Amino acid sequence: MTEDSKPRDNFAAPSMEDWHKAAAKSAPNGDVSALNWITPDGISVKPLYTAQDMQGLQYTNTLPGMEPYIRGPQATMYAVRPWTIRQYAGFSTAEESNAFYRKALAAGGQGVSVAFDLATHRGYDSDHPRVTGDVGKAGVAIDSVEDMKILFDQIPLDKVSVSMTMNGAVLPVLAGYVVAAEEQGVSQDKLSGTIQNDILKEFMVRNTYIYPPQPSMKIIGDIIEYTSKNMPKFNSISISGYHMQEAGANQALELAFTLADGKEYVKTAIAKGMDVDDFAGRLSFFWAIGMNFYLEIAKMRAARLLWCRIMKGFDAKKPKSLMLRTHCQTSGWSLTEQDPYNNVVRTTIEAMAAVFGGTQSLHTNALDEAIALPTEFSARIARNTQLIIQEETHITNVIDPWAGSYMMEKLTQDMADAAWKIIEEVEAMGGMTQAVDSGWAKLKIEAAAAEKQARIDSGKDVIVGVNKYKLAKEDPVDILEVDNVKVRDNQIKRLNDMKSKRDQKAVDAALAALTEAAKTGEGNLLDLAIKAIRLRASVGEVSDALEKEFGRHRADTQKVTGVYAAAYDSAEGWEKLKGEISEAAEDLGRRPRVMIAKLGQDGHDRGAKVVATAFADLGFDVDMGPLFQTPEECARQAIENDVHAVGVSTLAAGHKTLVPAIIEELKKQGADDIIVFVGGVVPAQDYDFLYGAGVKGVYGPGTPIPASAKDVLEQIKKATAQ
Ligand code: MLC
Ligand code: 5AD
Repeated sequence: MTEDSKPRDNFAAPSMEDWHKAAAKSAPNGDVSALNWITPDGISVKPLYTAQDMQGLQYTNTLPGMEPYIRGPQATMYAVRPWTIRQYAGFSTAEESNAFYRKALAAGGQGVSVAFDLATHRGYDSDHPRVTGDVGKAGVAIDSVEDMKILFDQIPLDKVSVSMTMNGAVLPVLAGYVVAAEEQGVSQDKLSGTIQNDILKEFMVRNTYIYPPQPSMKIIGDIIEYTSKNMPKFNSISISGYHMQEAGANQALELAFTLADGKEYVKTAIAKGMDVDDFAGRLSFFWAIGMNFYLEIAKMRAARLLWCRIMKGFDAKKPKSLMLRTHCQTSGWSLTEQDPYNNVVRTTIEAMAAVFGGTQSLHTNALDEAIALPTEFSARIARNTQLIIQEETHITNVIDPWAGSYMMEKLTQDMADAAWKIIEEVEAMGGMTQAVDSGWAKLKIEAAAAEKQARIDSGKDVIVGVNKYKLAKEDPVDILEVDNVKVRDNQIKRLNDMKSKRDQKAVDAALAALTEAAKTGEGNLLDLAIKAIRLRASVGEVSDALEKEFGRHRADTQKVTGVYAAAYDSAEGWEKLKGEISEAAEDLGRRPRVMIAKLGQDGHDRGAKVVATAFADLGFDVDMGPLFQTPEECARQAIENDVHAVGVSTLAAGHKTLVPAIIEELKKQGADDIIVFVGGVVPAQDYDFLYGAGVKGVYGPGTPIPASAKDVLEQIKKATAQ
């Protein structure tokens, strides 16, 4: 080395004061603190972190595979075994879904994850009159063990782990899986997988419950008990924050409510007399990973810290009881109908956050998320997104690579503190069951959702292709269509066939035993469900047997007020529209009245609630229909309440059956002056069909609420002027 090329580094140590001075030169109005970003969680994210931010942090020196597991549950993490590529899928019939799973496994998928249709979720067989629009639509239709056997045909259940997203009809579905495996020659102790079985979040956000909270918690206790004894490799629950974030919760709320739900399940099992270390190792978690990159990684690290703390509080001793293991899914909510190829990019960024956060299993959404269920093409890109990260990038070689980042360590602690504060608030209320029962938790999420929508509608939060950089013309994309009538006919045929061949007396006795156990509280409900399903009782029959005793849960339709208006940041257009609505009210002699309706078994009610809130804030008189209405019930309520318009919110693909049905019902009941509009996930290909059926407006994802409100107002004026 020559004298000249020798490093002569002797840089001056800078001071923070120097940096502040330098930064002030380019900061707006010379104010560096204006660069801080206050997240919806209330966490302040600064433009610069330094070693000073690490001072006082307690857990910056931990190791993976060891308490408190901030850096991951395994000592070697992905360096030895990357996360499981587990793509959630299911549609139409068991045959079609089975073919899809087998192809996906052959092409790099590593686990199965079953999406059931909404009829199955809610414990109705495919022949039930309430579910005509839902069978086979948002997932696969399963009525019995015969369907289950087809679903898993040629998928070795002793080797491939299976996740089933089921919460309402959890007993007959889990029983169907166990019996299908048994008839495949695989005993219960060999089964590995996960059942979602997380009912508390259903009452808050996802809404595929069947029974009221108390008996639902009894079912969960029984499942934890049964699986811990007989299915040691099976995760008894997937405690889910995913749906909370999808419904609008910020990360701190998602984290806090989910861990608080977890505490509730632990308490339930302990109250049944179980030792915490006998079941806690098979509790698993499930997060949504949205576009808030740094915070999502911090959330996952904080989650492991807090769960370890919580489980120590229960006196858990085994490492497996203390470590939080999780599945993640990229955010469906963050994806757009507009310019949909952008969704590949969004999903990639989210997948990277899940991986940096140390997930055990991952689903990456397909680019057509906001339009329909994935096609084979879009599912391939989604799966390949993970394969590319696993096999091309070398990201997997390093464990928890963000550790030691000034920012990440500080955000991890900030997120943990923010969530812990909420957990303490919940605790003070008496725990999550109380927080859910009172409606407090649901309203808290809905308020966050309304705020977020208002920020987007007023352009404060940017979504490329939606409220900025919009395309003048959108090209249609190919979508997956399910012929709902064909699926239903096929299901009913198989169901009737099974019923005609079974020992009816034995089935009746098994179902009676279930009703009796529900009444007395004696016996394990999963054990009894397995016995009934083995004898060929159907999913609907097992559900009914329990409903006889437990009843069906009906949610109320509280909504938040004033939140949207307060967060909508474009006062001018807002006030003008409010003025027009109050003028219309003068002309009509009353405020324009709209009913926001949810038809069929589609329980995704965030959109409906946000629209209802915003319309009310604008000056409409708003009625909110209960969940799960039939078109006939909806028409009756609309007429009784003398509304001008019914707005159907649809997110589960039932629109082509249910929307013409509501228009027909209104006509039948003598009220064809009530106009119908539709909002939600509707493929462009279906717009003309809906207009042809008599719909006056269709508002897809990304429509600013004031725009749809204005349109509805004009339609009402037009209809009432005649
Ligand atoms: C892993 N293992 C290792 C290791 N990494 N062992 C040594 N060294 C390492 N580095 C071991 C694990 O301990 C485990 O064995 C085995 O390998 C499998 O790894 P895992 O990490 O447990 O992965 P997996 O089996 O995939 O389980 C992940 C999970 C589980 C625990 C999160 O609950 C799961 O798969 N959940 C998926 C839930 C899901 O798909 N939900 C979809 C929801 S969709 P052992 O023996 O310790 O078990 C939805 C949408 C909607 O809800 O609303 O409809
Ligand atoms: N197949 C594939 N993905 C599905 N999702 C819901 N149902 C299905 C299905 N049948 C995904 C979507 C949705 C999230 C809840 O799960 O991404 O937003």
